[in-house]
Amino acid sequence: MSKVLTTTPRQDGFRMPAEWEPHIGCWMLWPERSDNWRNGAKPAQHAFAAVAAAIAQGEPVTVCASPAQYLIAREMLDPAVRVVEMTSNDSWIRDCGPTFVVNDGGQVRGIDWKFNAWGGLAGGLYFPWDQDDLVGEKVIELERDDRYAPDFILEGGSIDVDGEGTLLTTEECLLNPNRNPDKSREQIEQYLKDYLNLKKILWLKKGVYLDETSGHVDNFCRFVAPGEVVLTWTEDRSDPQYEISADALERLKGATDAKGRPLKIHKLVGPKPVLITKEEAAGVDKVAGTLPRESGDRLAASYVNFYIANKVIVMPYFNDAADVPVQQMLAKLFPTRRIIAVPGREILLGGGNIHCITQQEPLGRRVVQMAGAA
Ligand code: KQY
Repeated sequence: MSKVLTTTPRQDGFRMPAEWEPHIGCWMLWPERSDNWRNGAKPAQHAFAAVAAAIAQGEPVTVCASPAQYLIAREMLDPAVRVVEMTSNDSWIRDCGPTFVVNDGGQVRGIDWKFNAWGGLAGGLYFPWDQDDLVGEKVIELERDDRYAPDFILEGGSIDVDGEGTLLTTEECLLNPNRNPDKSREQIEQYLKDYLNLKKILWLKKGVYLDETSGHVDNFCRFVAPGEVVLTWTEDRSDPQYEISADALERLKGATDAKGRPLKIHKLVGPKPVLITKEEAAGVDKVAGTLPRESGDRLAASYVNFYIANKVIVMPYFNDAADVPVQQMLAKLFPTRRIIAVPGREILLGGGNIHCITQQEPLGRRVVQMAGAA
């Protein structure tokens, strides 16, 4: 069993690294629930398999699948991808999985946050979430890492760090009373600072329009380098997204990071509004307690929801005129990585995108402890 630590990463000299720092690999969960994924989750499984294969070109990938889905996942996934059996309620490991922290000696530890399916019984997206809440602990134990277990609800998609002491988040999510209702803004900041070893928190007001996660920052605004962020943007002033992005732009323009640097802000113009079709909505089972999918509903489509692997960036495309310009912009922002665009629509139909279904594990410098070794 991995040791449960009662100290904080900050006390122990551990910090959350930026996503562009070296990874030992990437973790994913296999989708199967038919009340979130249409047509028995088969189109989503193909989309997840494409994401896993793309990331595997840049670093090792592990996909966790339920006992019922193990053989199917093994058959559909690239042979380079490792498949392990693990039960979960759905497949959003960014949010229910661990956050890894490292120290200067290259040791890695895991943070096992509490998870309540984006709001619990006060607006959460499904019930129950008990198996999702165990994913962090299970992954950390598989990696034989020591574990911090704060009494704090946090989804990995609600935060983004530069690895140098700065964190981006949104008030819409972290101050939502359905996450940590007994904690003030100051107490929430203190948890983030203590567990991720931060000096500065940059608060944006909201995330992408109609994002069902209550505005996760990983779909809206992310660090791409120290002192540089990408921000979901639209030039259409009649789009409700305009006001949200413009507010974020003003806040970011007036901000400096933990090292006192002003931020360079790259606008990433989103695709035209993506709406659920009648056929897509009809393919999702309606189950009490799960957020329904209705024909005509607008989805929170954003190119910011990409994954930074060691050698590649895996970004979603939406068959939109902006796909290629965004790919070109990411190529400029990440000159040492190849940009792989994969279809984003099926994952988006489930409520998120590539970043939401992945979780990086930092490389660190692993010390293998062998029983009986001198
Ligand atoms: O991180 C995410 N975007 C997760 C969304 C969960 C959607 C469940 N329907």
